[in-house]
Amino acid sequence: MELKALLFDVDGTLADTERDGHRVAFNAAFAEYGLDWHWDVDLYGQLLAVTGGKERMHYYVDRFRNDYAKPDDFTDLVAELHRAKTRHYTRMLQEGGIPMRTGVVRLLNEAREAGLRLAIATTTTPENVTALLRHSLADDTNDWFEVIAAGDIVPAKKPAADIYLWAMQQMQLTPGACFAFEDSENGLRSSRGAGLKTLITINDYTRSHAFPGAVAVLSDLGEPGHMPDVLVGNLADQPYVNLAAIRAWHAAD
Ligand code: XBP
Ligand code: MG
Repeated sequence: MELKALLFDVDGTLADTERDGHRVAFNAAFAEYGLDWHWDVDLYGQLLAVTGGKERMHYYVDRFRNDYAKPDDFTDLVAELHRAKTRHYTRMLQEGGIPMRTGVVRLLNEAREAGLRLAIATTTTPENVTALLRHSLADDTNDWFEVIAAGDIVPAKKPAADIYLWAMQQMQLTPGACFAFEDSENGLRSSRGAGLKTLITINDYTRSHAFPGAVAVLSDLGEPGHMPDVLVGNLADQPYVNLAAIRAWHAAD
């Protein structure tokens, strides 16, 4: 089947947002509310097992803070903390930006020039995606991505397949016409669950994850003059991840 669309995860895939972005914003929200919660780099790696910021806070308290007496309105408090966290995160992006990962801008441009359709499928909050794209990619990125499937738009977050299925439904495309980009085990379970061929580019938080069924596992997308490290699979005879490689992976059985 002809390849028509590329579907991208955001956090960890388009940009390394978790360690120096989301984590820092969570801690700023906790401090703002006078809570003695602090998520260091290692702990945050464990908390990433749960996708979604609100879900992650619930998990943290249940798993690591038996000493914390939850108020009756704890769910509301978590929602409020999460709004504060989103405010801190989007402000951080506005002030400094977090760069796109190696090869991302080049590949997006190549896909646009070739007339491929582009979409986002992420568990993060929609404002976070818009802010990242605007400040780290280009002012007009709302025109780049035809669908931004994000956050609570589907109740079951990754590893459930729902967010990818929702994005494809909006585009009226079947999985056979699409190709996905992910960085994590939960992300891959989601995209594979939706029937999508998927390329993995790892990062520090995900290099030890298992990636069954990925077309390849790479250090990054690469650039002219910088070949990515290949951890699983091969580069389809290309020097870095370009549309020729993606078309080859997409066409393979
Ligand atoms: C990303 C997430 C998100 C972010 C935080 O996972 O799990 O929850 O960490 O964003 P993926 P929010 O890359 O698989 O989409 O606080 O807005 O949820
Ligand atoms: Mg991710």
